[in-house]
Amino acid sequence: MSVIRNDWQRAEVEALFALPFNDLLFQAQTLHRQYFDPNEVQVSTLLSIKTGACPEDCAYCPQSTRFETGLSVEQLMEVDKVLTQARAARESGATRFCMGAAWRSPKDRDMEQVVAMVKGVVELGLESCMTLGMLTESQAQQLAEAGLDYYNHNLDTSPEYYGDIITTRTYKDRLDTLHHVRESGMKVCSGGIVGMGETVGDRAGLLQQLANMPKHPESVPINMLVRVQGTPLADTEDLDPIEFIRTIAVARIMMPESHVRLSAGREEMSEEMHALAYFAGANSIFYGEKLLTTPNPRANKDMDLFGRLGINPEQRAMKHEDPRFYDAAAG
Ligand code: SAM
Ligand code: DTB
Ligand code: SF4
Repeated sequence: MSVIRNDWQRAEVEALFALPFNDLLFQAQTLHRQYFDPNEVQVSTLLSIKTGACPEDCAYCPQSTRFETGLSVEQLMEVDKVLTQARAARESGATRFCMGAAWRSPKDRDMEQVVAMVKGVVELGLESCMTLGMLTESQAQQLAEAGLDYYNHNLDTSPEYYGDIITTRTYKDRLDTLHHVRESGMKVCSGGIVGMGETVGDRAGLLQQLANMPKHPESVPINMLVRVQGTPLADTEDLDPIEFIRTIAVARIMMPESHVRLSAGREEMSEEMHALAYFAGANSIFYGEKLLTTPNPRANKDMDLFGRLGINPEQRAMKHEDPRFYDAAAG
């Protein structure tokens, strides 16, 4: 049986979660080194290009206008300011620059500015990623034409638990946007959040949805809920760190060719937990002292741990090494 599968049954995924921890990690690490250099981690930097005042009601999110989180609202940033930040990210060693906006979906009148940001980031030689909410087919095409490499759009949790977390859009809305992104030719970045009070069955359900897409997302962010005062999930109980590591390992086994990103929540994770997550197959992080609105470990802390673990930041593949460009050259 091929290890690249799109036909996972829920019971099989739950059985992976139930493996003895050492068996699970051994399986994940074995697959990981068949597909990746086990001592390389890809490094992305995040920037919030439009902050707060979002009309959606995502129960985890400090940027929803429905919750009092004390966040200061900021309009869509000017292109030059975004590019100044992108240059700084490149100087500190990031290979991908991710721009996030607190929108339900972009307005067509915003597209020109957003497209200019993408073009500028691409010109700097960085990989580009955006997360702007739901996209129409035509918006996805505009971003792809501007050169956007990745679009991030998370499924967040299982279809069953989704309605407990968000009521202002459906699971199908999310899948439709992911379909438009895939069809436009951009790479897909899609994952979810754990630690929102979901069951292990919900974590299995999320990974099942991601892995059963016709093509696996190239990038799978696994976020640990950042509990922000004022949001409905502020007082959610701690998730057992072992369960978090299991989620990384199961994602690695189900999507062996994908980068699995250890995303939000790292500020609360020990160095030992980071090391276990890398062993379980996480091979990407957000780097820099801020995520979108909440703190992230400082870059020098991450680099210090990389040094002690013998991990190297992944270098960006040069364009001539990217099969898309061979294909283009071959006509
Ligand atoms: N508004 C767009 C959307 O929701 O698709 C893009 C920005 S939104 C902030 C991007 C992602 O951040 C969400 O899908 C969610 O997975 C993650 N996120 C937001 N708040 C979080 C939190 N408190 N803890 C962990 N992840 C969070
Ligand atoms: C993703 O999966 N995690 C990032 C990114 N995609 C855009 C966002 C994390 C946000 C954490 C809460 C905050 O800083 O506002
Ligand atoms: Fe808005 Fe995105 Fe936050 Fe949901 S996750 S409230 S859509 S910014």
